[in-house]
This record gives sequence, C-alpha cells and structure tokens, in this order.
Amino acid sequence: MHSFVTEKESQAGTTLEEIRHNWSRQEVEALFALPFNDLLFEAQTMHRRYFDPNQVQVSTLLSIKTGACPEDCAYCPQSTRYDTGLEVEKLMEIEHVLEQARAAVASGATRFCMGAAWRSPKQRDMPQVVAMVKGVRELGLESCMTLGMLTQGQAKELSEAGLDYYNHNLDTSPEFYGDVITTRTYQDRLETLDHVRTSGMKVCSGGIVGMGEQQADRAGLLQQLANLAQHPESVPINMLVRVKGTPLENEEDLDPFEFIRTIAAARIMMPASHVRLSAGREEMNEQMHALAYLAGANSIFYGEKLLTTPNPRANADMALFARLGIEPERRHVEKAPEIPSPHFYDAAAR
Ligand code: SAM
Ligand code: DTB
Ligand code: SF4
Repeated sequence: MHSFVTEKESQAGTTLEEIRHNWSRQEVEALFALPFNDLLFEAQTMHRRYFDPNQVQVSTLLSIKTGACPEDCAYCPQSTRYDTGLEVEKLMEIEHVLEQARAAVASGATRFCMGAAWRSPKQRDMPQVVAMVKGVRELGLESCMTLGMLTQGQAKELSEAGLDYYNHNLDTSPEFYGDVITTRTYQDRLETLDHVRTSGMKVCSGGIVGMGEQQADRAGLLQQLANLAQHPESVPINMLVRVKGTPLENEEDLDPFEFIRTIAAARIMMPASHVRLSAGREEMNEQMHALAYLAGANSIFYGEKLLTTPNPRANADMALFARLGIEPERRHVEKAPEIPSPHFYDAAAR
C-alpha cells in the first residue's frame, strides 16, 4: 500500500494511509481550507500515483425515460412537481437505445450510461431494462444505469444481466439533504448503494454543488462517500444546472474555485476512483476544464446532451483534449470495441 506523507506529517513523524475510510469532518474541512495551490499540488501528486494524468475517461449519457418523476429533488427538471416545460417520454424502445449506443461507440465513448426519471424501477419494466443492458454490452461498451432506488432483488437482476456500474448519488451532506429532497431519505440512498455493492456491481456515486450549501456540506458529502466500506469506483461531481421552473432556478453562482476545491478534495480522499467532471460543463470555460483536470478529474460525460440539458459538443471536448495533451482513456474490460473510429482522431489531431 502506498503512503502519502506531507511535509508537516513527515516532520511530525506520522504517515497517512492513502485509501482511508475514517475521515473526520474536521480533516476534510482542513483540506478545503488549504491554500489553493497547495491543495491542487497535493491532489495532482495523488492523481499521478494511481492514474495516467493525461488520460480522461469518456462516458455517454442517454435518458431512457424522461420526466414525470414523482420525487421532489429541488434541482431536477424531471420532477412532475415543477413546471419546467419538459416533454415527457415513456421508457424507450430497446432498438432506439441501441441505435444511440452504436453512435456512442462511433464517437469514441467507452461507457454508456442510461438514466430514468423514476423513484425506483417498477418490476414490470425490469425485462426491458435488462434487455438494454445486454444489448449495450454486446456492443462492447461498459454499461451504467441510474434508475432510482433499487431493492436487493433488482440489484441482483441488473448485476446478473451484466450491468457494470450503477449510479446513485448521495447529492449533498446529510445535514443539507432535507433542504433539497423530502420524498426519500439519506438512509434510503445508502441502502441502495449497499444493494448495488453487495450484488457485485461497481458503484458510481457523487453529488451536486452550487445548491446554496455551505463548504461544510461539500466536505460532508465527500466524507460520506469516502467513508463507505469501499470507495465508489466512479464519483460524479455535478455543478448545479439551474433550470427554470425548479426551486433552485435562481440559486447564486458558486465560486468556481470552490468547485475545483471539491474535485481536488475528492481526488485526495478517493485516490483510486475516477472523479467525473459531470453536469454544469456547458457553463465552464476551457480554463476551468483545464483546472478541473489538474485537480484530478479524469472522467467526463461526452456528447451534446446530459439527460435533458445541454452539454459541450464532443468535438469541443476533443479539441481541448488535444490542446492539453490529454487522450481518452481506453477501456479496461476484456471485450474492447473497435474504437476510436478514424474521425474521432481527426477531431483531436495534434
Ligand atoms: N431518478 C434517478 C435518481 O434520482 O436516482 C436517476 C436520474 S437523476 C437525474 C441522476 C442525478 O442527476 C441526480 O442524483 C443528480 O445528482 C443529478 N442531477 C439532476 N438534475 C441536475 C441538475 N439540474 N444539475 C446537476 N445535477 C443534476
Ligand atoms: C450524475 O451524477 N449526473 C448525470 C448522471 N449522474 C445521470 C445527470 C446530470 C443531469 C443534469 C440535468 C439534466 O440534464 O437533466
Ligand atoms: Fe426524479 Fe431522479 Fe429527478 Fe429526483 S433526480 S426528481 S428522483 S429524476
């Protein structure tokens, strides 16, 4: 096991194990309080121990069931409680999902994430969802789904179908959570994560910043994630996308450096996990993207749309990768697809 020794710790004769599950709130807050350059240096140092610093994983996202969700998540354009003008769509046909998945392969994505605006999947929808997982895997893509809360039985079904990752976010600190969502508890979320983990799937779990929370809440979110029995393999950090009609539509801008600090702290606390620069990139300029990669973000959602809101165009991401000397990460699993396609490299020509 590696150990990470800061100058202060080495002076004090102590060492800090890197993969930890016992972070105190105070320790996490102390990370956030570091001078910005010290925090970024520490994060980048840690990043290099576990990852190639010039590779970023790219995932494509598809909404397989849109809108009319009964939950009241204050940030979400898909809740039926808010009038966001969103067009509701029922569960997508398998062939349509696979068409999009083939396009994702052609664009160079290695993971295909499917999201549904459900509180939890209905049992009658499971066969269709299972067929989607099988079809996506046959294309050689890693598969990920986010369908809301899962029972242990549903997690087992998805795992047996070959689903690689399940995304379920803790969203924020336990203290701030009730200000954002009232229709399901923090404990419900932890239980779903437990079902996902014990069924053998990889866990994708992160949160949202910029919802009016305090720095202590951002620290609290990361503390919860890092203190899980096993770190999520993937940690999406979303910047709130303010959608008209949601209760958070007029939320104030978060200091961009606070966002970068959150990425850096996540990198230090969960050094072997992919930290995903997730929603909110449409509002971030190239310099901000570069800082996020420097802070240890090594995954993005790639393609023009997230679930319902816009995302930077794929060729803009590839052009920035080329300027920064970043390459898309090749996938780790056995059955690698024939990617990248030639036009993918053209876009990123150096
Ligand atoms: N309905 C399922 C659930 O909530 O578990 C899955 C889909 S839900 C849209 C997935 C995640 O997207 C949420 O947990 C939240 O973190 C993120 N999200 C939703 N709306 C967002 C917004 N406006 N800005 C940033 N992130 C958002
Ligand atoms: C996650 O953490 N972010 C993604 C994914 N998991 C499913 C979703 C972002 C949604 C942003 C708002 C929208 O496009 O509807
Ligand atoms: Fe529904 Fe998920 Fe949106 Fe919450 S985040 S309202 S559960 S779609």
